[in-house]
Amino acid sequence: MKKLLISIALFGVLCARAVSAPLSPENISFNQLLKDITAPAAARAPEPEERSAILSAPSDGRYWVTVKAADKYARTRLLEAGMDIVEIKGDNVSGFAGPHTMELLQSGGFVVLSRVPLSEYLAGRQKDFPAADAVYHNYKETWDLLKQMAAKNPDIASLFSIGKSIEGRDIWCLRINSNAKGEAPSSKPGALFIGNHHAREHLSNEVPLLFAAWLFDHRGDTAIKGYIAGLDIYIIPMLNPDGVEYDIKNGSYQYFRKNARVNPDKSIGVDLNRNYDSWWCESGASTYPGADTYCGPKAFSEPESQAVKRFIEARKNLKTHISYHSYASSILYPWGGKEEDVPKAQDKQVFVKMAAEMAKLTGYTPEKSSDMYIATGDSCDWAYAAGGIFAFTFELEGNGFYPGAAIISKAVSSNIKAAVYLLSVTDDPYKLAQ
Ligand code: 0X9
Ligand code: ZN
Repeated sequence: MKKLLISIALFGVLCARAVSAPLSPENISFNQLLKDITAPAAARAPEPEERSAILSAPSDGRYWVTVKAADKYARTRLLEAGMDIVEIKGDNVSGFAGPHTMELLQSGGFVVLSRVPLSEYLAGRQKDFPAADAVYHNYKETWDLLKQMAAKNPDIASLFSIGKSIEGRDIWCLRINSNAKGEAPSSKPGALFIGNHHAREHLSNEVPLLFAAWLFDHRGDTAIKGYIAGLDIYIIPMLNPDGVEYDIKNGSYQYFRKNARVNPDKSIGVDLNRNYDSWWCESGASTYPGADTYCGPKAFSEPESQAVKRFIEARKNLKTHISYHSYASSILYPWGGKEEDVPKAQDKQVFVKMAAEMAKLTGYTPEKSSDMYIATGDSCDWAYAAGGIFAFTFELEGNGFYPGAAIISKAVSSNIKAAVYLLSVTDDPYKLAQ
């Protein structure tokens, strides 16, 4: 569990003490959160021994490998072998591979250009590792902040659980709606923001969480006031709380991606972004439980993906959606599970236009998901197929899964612009189609 090393005087609501202190919602604001995040690193840099604990490598037999993969088809085959693709550079891809995947890479006609045990790979990166990552919000801190925001804005906000994770943690959803509260239905057009399908992608929690704080701070601005009055906005910043807590256990990062399911072979985790019923486990996913791209025993086998299914199926008013991931600086739209474009020409126009606009605001690259690689069972394909929702996967920026605190404020500010744009078209996305 990470520590919060924050000045109590300045940022009382966010400091470790605030966890047990009574809520003080009046202190919550986006600007305070941002100030906290951008405070001089020296003020909260971990001690050397703490730093090395953060960086100690998980000893789970994984390698960091670089493999030749000239196109999306080769990348899809690597996912199927269980490789966890992290970086794509020209004709080569790099990422993590466990012992089973290493065997397949060696016997399956792949060209492995380099392989380094995970511990060595991490040791090589230590000098670059940012020290000031205590400002990221763990499960309890995220929950506290959501509670405080809801308590400070009771006229427009409510907080409820969409279900429990496999270890029994509530998956929290903050709702912003000027009349409907909690699970009460609304006929207003809805926008849904989800973070942290993948455990180690901690920036993907910060972006929607701080977007919520920003919306409350700006609730009086004309445009935002209009969106709050006219829309039904849902923010679920941490879909995979067990995975997040596992990734930061003992204060050291585990490079953990999946949920906390204990598989029959005792390996841990199902890849939640391969577990949706969108051509489930056909391409770009592994049936091997130990693999990072393990699709699970069946579609929606996991309580976290089931919770999203129930949530979306119960809310036919949802029109737009962003699922945050990291890191590739991309904005991806369906299909991701097959090469074809979505069949409805008008929908394609809307996807392309929205992705292009949001790309301008973030500096990210807009792309059809399957052009990166074909991977079935992802949440956005399912949300579009099941609910006609204009669903985008945002691969946030960064040079790794643990890019430090310095990146948060920039990523958050540009992503606020894209999220506000999404709100601006949620009333009727088809207004973008000619
Ligand atoms: O592979 C994923 O689940 C996402 N990338 S990540 O590095 N965050 O794991 C991308 C999903 C994009 N969807 C498809 N290509 N289907
Ligand atoms: Zn991800």
